[in-house]
Amino acid sequence: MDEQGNDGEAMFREALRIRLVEEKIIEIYPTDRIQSPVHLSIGQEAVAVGVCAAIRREDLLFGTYRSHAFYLAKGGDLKLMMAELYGKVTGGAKGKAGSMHLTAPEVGFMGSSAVVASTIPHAVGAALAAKRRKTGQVILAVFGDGATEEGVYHESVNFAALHRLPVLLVCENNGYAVHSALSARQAYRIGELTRTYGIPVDEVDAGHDPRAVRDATAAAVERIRAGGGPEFLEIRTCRFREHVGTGEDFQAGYRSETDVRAWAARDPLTVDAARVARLTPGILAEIEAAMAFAEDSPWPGREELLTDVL
Ligand SMILES: Cc1ncc(C[n+]2csc(CCOP(=O)(O)OP(=O)(O)O)c2C)c(N)n1
Repeated sequence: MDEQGNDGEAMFREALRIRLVEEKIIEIYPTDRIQSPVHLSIGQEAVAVGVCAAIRREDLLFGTYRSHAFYLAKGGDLKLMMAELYGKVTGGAKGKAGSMHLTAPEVGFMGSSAVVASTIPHAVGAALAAKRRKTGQVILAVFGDGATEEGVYHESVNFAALHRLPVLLVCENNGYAVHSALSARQAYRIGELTRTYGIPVDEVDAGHDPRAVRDATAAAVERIRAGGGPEFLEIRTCRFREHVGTGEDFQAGYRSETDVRAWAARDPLTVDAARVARLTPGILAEIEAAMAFAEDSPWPGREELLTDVL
């Protein structure tokens, strides 16, 4: 049972909401009204939903270019996100950031970036500030398996471990970086290597199950909030769509369609069709309103050209 006492209904609904938002993006993408590349989280929604169900609004989260799910699960405004994807001045970043650089600091979604691993040190810096100011916040850095190959990942983990910072490192391991499998890229196991920095490591295999993700996150967050220092959580998941864009990419030959279909067959959003049917109409009404807001919003004017840029 979850906090609503109804066996994960709130998390199921949020995962479905994220999926339906991205399915709407798929539908309209061919019209070119979305002015930005999109990296979809379809298949990975339960990770964002479970993680965000275990943290507080004032906890801060830093994401990646694949962040529609985390932006929404953390409480980011759907209308502002859609307007941002359209490049409209009413978007969260006035249309200048697009899908890959979503932010919603008002709900603790601090930012995302197209540069792999680049927000991890930002999260560690925020954790240093939270510790010094004794705010009681836990800071989360969310990144893919590929990000652990970047030097800055190791610099960040080392610094966080050395200074016992209140940061949870969340690796969304979908097994691929673009078209490269883990086995072709890494001579190490991510958790084992990270453990050598002296920080606790946990793994969730059932990344399709928001309750499993929430429970593992909640346990780590509780220890971190109590002053235990940084922790690392690896969550196995599956990206159903292509790396960037809205299609499937099985013809590219880098992964097995059977493996992806096996993940999809375990996905609660596939399995519980009755619940999906019951919840969908209410969610679609919200999505249509957000689309209408984006459609009807103005473009940025010339006066915006040199604002909010260095
Ligand atoms: C520093 C850097 N190197 C390379 C790229 C090109 N690139 C974009 S996404 C990506 C794959 C990253 O994979 P992963 O971290 O596992 O995240 P996923 O896309 O699977 O969510 C790469 C190599 C980049 N954007 N930034």
